[in-house]
Amino acid sequence: MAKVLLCIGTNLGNRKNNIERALNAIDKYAGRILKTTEIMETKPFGITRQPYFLNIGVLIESKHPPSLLLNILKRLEKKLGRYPTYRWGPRVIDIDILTYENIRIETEKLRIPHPGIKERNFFKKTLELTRKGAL
Ligand code: PH2
Ligand code: MG
Ligand code: MG
Repeated sequence: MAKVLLCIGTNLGNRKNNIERALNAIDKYAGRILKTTEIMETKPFGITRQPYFLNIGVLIESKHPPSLLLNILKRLEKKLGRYPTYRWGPRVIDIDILTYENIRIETEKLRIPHPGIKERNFFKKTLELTRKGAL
């Protein structure tokens, strides 16, 4: 089993409900949820003229290797109603992999650790889930 940190983001529709449905789907299909951060309301990063986000960090334990986990999460995003917009644009649901154990991956499809960690406070909050004796 691998410990994996995810971050969920949403800024369209019923954001609270989107998060709840994403948490259920993650627990069911991606890996058991061990811990979450509080739900954070955050200023849009990158493209600022869009609605505020709700973000939540999630620590899971997963049996799936990284690329399969990515595919599962993409499928869940679709199932939860995500439709294509543009880079950094508004979305119903986004489920990003921030870290996967201590693994580093640099492929076209997947970069772990997530390259945005340094500049996003809600990602840093998520990282704290593994710094408080959880691992
Ligand atoms: N995700 C983005 C772009 N900007 N801003 C906030 N506050 N939260 C996000 O999750 C977010 C963002 C692209 O994935
Ligand atoms: Mg993202
Ligand atoms: Mg994403």
